[in-house]
Amino acid sequence: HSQLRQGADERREETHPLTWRLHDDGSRIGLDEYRQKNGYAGAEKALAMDPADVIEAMKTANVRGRGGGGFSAGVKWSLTQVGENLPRGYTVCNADEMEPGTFKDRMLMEQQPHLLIEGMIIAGHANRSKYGYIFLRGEYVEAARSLAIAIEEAREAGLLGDNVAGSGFDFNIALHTGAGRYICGEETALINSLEGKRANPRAKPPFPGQSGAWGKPTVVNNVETLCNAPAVMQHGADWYQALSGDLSGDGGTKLYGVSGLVNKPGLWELPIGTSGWDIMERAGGMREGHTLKTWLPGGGSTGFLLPEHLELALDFDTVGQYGSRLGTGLLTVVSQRQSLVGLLRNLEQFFARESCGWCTPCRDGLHWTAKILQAIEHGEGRPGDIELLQEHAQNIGPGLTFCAHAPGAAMPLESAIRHFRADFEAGIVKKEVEGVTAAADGAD
Ligand code: L3W
Repeated sequence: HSQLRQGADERREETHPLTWRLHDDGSRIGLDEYRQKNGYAGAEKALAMDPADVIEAMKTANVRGRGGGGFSAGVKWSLTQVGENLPRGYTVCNADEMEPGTFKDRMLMEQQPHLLIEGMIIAGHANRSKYGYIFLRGEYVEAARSLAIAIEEAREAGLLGDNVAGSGFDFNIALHTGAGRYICGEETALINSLEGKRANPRAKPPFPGQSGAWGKPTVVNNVETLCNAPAVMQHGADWYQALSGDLSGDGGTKLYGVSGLVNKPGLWELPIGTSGWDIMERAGGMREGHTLKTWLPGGGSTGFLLPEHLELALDFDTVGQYGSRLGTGLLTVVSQRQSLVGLLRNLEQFFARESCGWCTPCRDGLHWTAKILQAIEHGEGRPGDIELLQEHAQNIGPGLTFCAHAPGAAMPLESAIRHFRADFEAGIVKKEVEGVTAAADGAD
């Protein structure tokens, strides 16, 4: 965070729509200061526009979902534009940030709560919602405090409640804290949880925009995605789209970060499509005595990439071509001196524990995977275990489960074996098991 804060106020608003208001000391930006720095100008502009035009601007700006999915926010919002009986549905902010190695939304909520509220007002108006919810990760106590103060400030200033800023639009926001389950970050599980039900994902379609919370059209967007809406409204879609210049067809900027054995772990707002090298340079490179072995581009549910892939433009489409995906855009780097098997075992244990248990491949497959990895980590793997892991990765892959949880867990597994098979082979007990196999063969 210190990297992000450094000199933040001196940054030009034109190139850093999310972070230019931040203080160097990381303190929260209150309503007065936020307004002095053009805060709520985007919402005021949007409220004077027809909802369909707001959605068109989001589409043109090409704001893609910053939670990892990368789906167009404008297209998602357009799902709510059918039928009558307005106002009708809900605008939900997915603030259940629990992706391993990911800490971008926390920073936005702790320091810039009004940016998120402004984004939600814009989304609420565009989707003609009657209510907004922020579904916040339970452990984010400081973010909860910051948001609660900001919601109250906005309410007192007439920016939330009946007749928002004199526009005739009624909109309230409630803060809902979760109880610490990763699966609640899956949008339909989140909706079930919000309704007071067990957090099992629902089958899609229908997409939440068609039928979501309490059966009403519901838009669920990640914190960072919503925080981009004010800049799009204030400066226009073309301005926003141009921020990424020639780097990417995706519009705007992205919060990129690095964690692991680097000199300066941190978080930076950069044009989307910035290369991995550029981001690693900001992180000060690897710590002395360490060289880069592999890296995850955006959380535990993305695929491992190699050092040469650092030259790629980190946007949704480019990373997707290399057996991984951008995910949350927060890099986890692995040193040559770290055990990849141990890291993967840790990840798969996490995914196994966080499975909601609804579908069999995920409920059983993930635990089985974690157990095999544990054996390999302890040098007790059996011949055939690597092939079994590969089979598991296929059986929990896309299209075989209700939601993206297990396919997300398959991605680091499959890519780790593809790139670093020798690491796994080192944990297989050959002699002992060969003896057992020979004896068994003899018995046959
Ligand atoms: C309308 C269509 N809407 C898709 C919507 C969909 C959703 C969004 C993305 O998981 C990944 C996951 C995690 N008409 C639509 C449509 N949509 N087709 O677009 O959908 P999708 O299916 O790509 O993914 P998802 O199920 O939302 C997102 C991965 O992100 N991930 C996890 C991140 C976790 C955090 C966190 O902790 N904060 O961000 C990181 O990679 O594994 O694969 O809204 O409804 N035809």
